[in-house]
Amino acid sequence: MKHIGKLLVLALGMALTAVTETQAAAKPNILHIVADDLGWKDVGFNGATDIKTPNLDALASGGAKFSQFYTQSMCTPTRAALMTGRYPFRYGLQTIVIPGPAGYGLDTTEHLLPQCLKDAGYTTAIIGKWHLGHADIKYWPRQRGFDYQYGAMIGELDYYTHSDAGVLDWFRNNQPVKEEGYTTQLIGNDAVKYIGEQSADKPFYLYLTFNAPHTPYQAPQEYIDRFKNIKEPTRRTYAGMVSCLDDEIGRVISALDKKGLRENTLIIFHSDNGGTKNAMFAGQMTDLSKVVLPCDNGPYRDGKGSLFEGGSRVAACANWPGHIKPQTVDGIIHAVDLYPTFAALAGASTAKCKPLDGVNVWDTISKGKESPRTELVYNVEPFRGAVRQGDWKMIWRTLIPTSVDLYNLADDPYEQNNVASKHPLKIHAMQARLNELGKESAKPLALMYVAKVGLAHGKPNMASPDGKQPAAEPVHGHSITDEGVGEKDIHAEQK
Ligand SMILES: [Ca+2]
Repeated sequence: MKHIGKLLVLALGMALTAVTETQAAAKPNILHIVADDLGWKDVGFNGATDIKTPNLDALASGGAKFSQFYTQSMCTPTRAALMTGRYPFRYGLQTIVIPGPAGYGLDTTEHLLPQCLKDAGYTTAIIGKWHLGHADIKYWPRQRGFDYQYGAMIGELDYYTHSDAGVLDWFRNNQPVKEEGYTTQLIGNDAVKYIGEQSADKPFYLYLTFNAPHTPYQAPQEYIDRFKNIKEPTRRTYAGMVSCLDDEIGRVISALDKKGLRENTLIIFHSDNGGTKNAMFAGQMTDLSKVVLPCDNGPYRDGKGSLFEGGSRVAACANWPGHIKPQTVDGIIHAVDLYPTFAALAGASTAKCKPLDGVNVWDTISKGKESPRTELVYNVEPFRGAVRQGDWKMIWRTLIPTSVDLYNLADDPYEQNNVASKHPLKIHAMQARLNELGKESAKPLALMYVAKVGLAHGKPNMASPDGKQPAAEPVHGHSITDEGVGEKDIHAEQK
């Protein structure tokens, strides 16, 4: 009897442990780390030899290293995809980024990831860069589901003055912050502090979005000095920026360890787009006559802003001891997939979302199973689009003169051999698909803004925290996108 009693206690104990573990696993903390304009090959785990990233390499070797992790090809569209689980062409953020002087932002009728996770009991924080609307406070992250906010509202800022064209872009909980320091280290410090304040009782979602290594190319001298072996000066500074980023990520992971939260925290890391290869997408703070663009996307063609692989196939890995099998994962994952994947892990409902483009890819991330994703839309813009179905990828430039590229990415991942002329039926079908998506598209707000104002650079139209922000630019006026682009407009006129 005594023996049976012991067994019962043991069984009960095991059952309780199992329940506790299930509950803990059901609501993991999510540490979502985003780098900015990082080249695919500028991390050790993808083969960088001159830049050292030991902390990221350890995450990758102890977890899933992704060979086909896709984003959009620029900041705003990727961040919008992450926050909505929906492609940015659906709400007008598919073209370039939100320019500093512009007034628009991410459609406030979208139900964002932090809102979804909050409903499931999470505490939510953004530490770093937002870039989904800055000119009206209604677009700011605290108004969109983040309990805590620290960092920049726009995209490109000076690493030391934290300003863009003389306008301060550095805030904590919507209040402007003037402080000394290098943004990468300030962001790291804040994340360490934030983690120190968390407890095992309430799960957190920390969206840790470094602005490094985006332009302007600036790094602390001690970091530049680490790379005396790199002769090209911009590459040397860039290496220092990436090295500092890696150190700060290491500090954040140590903070998790110290707090005893590491075992129940999913860490996912990725860049928001490929490294910059084209001066047109290098931002406004760098004198390009004096700079050799330093990013390396390895064998992938082109970079930021492009529909070729170098624009959107990014350095990425995920790590969660005991839950993610250490291996290279080849399944296709897109930024939109993280929303439903995180929601499923958190036990959160996506019922308030508009129809998601993302799919739950947890079994691909954790076990390396085949991805449920069979199609990937790189983008749909009035002047170009690209789609991948299985291994086939088509890029269609629709402005006259039109052109079309077709690649089989299994045979030709570096897009060297355009086989469009050999596959007219495939082209026809994929163009029909892009046209169909074009009909579902919202007009690009950036195009309408740029067409109206004529330029995208200038003084930022920053909201004031008291809500007395400058009047937002009306974005629904006439624009070049009304000029017979999209059958929707033509049909509307005929009615
Ligand atoms: Ca970026």
